[in-house]
Amino acid sequence: MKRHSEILNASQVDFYHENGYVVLESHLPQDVIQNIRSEVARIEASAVNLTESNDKLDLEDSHSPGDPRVRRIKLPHTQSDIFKNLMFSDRILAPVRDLIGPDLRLHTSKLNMKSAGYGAAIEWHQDFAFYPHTNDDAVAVAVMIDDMGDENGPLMVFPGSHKGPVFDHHSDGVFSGGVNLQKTGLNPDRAVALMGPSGSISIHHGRILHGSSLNRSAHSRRVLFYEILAADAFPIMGGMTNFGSIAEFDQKILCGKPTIEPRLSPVPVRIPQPQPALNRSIYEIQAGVKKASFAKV
Ligand SMILES: O=C(O)CCC(=O)C(=O)O
Repeated sequence: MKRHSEILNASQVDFYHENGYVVLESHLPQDVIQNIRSEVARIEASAVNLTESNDKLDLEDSHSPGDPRVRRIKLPHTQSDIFKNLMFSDRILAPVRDLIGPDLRLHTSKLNMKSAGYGAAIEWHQDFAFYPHTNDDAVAVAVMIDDMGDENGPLMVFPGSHKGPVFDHHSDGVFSGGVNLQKTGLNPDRAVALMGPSGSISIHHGRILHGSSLNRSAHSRRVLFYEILAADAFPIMGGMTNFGSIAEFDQKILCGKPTIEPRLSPVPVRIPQPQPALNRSIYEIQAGVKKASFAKV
């Protein structure tokens, strides 16, 4: 039975299924964005005393306490109600329900800073390579906190790649969280940048190949990500999501009902094992990528 759509029209839903992403321009009002910016500034200020990354902040390689440089706020929904309340709001969940159904579980949240002048690149990868599940009803919602333009390291995707293989993300037999683009056979000219004014959101499929370059511009490019899965997608052994019990798993339900009946779809899967010694964030993991596509500094 076809479900009633809450916010997306039929052509947006079709576009997503065909291409693996959709952009909703100016989706969030500016007062929401201002609140997010204030919270980012408050959390970022705590980096002044840090000498190394911890479970809340991931620091740029060039960070020092005198010149604090944060590249990621980890699990922002656990650090501020601003991020938590937005995550549970229809502004985020309604478009996701339109794409993958009513029962949703949080996979993770993160806020990538990509500061003006030096913000780190992210090598081409597929999120599903980090967290193989029994089905691929998996999305990442990206909230553009700043205007995202060509010059400040926008998120780029290969349209349609969510229908292809899960590519090899290993280097020398160890999971390195990034692909050698040449080996994928994809034409770099086909990559599309997902851009928009602050307050826009993009939603990309867990299997789409995506990445972004260093931000050498004078404009910061901060993006808040909520990664969300259908409640009946269960993690496969060796993935980077571990749960001690079904109760812990169900605590992550965002809306709708939990289940103990995983839905099995014929999706391609690779196990992200063995892991590198340093694996606290994608930045550390991708340090192992042999043939990088983006400049580091
Ligand atoms: O911030 C970006 O441009 C890419 C983020 C991403 O793909 C990730 O953190 O997994």
